[in-house]
Amino acid sequence: MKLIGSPASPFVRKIRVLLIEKGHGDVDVEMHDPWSNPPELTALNPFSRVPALVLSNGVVFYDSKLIADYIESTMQGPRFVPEAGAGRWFVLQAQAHADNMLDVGIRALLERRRPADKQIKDKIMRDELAVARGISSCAKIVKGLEPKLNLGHISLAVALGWVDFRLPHIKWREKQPSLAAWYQDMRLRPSMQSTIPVDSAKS
Ligand SMILES: N[C@@H](CCC(=O)N[C@@H](CS)C(=O)NCC(=O)O)C(=O)O
Repeated sequence: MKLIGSPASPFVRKIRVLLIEKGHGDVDVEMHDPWSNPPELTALNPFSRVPALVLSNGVVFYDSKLIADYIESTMQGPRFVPEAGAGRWFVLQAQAHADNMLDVGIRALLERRRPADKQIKDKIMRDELAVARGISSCAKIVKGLEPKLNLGHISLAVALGWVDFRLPHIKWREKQPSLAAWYQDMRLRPSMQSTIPVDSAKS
């Protein structure tokens, strides 16, 4: 099995943290810059997006939600998504919330990276306001999760880490002290420390 990723991608980081927490930190990770359409990646994922998971029989799965589901369903180790019950839906909703925050955040980042005279400021403002609203709901979402570490926690922590990394002008800690305290504990986990994003790819 091999994970295709990029050193900056929060969706890849979510999967790497999940693998480490589950006891599979030894899975190979091959890094590419998805934004440059490398043939090694487009041969596996025609959309040139990471993460992609290549199984030992050559089957490829992409989209981090599917990959997380595959890991949870087939790999040994503690569970990070409850099998059934309300807890399952809260965890998956937390993951969806975090992924949405990243989708709009990445859209804002890409717009910011266009030449200044071509940027559409309204678009940046709208998307960054959505990220800020998303962060405002995080504390409540964390409260609704069971305390045992799960994929919801991992997804939210990775999304907050990405905001700090790429949109640091969104200063959320002062308005969200309890979330900041929670995130500080998450941030210090070895799985998070060993996957800190590196500024070598666009997102
Ligand atoms: N919904 C996808 C999003 C993946 C995604 O947006 N990956 C970015 C890197 S953070 C990417 O590969 N972008 C390249 C592109 O869209 O061309 C997932 O959850 O895996």
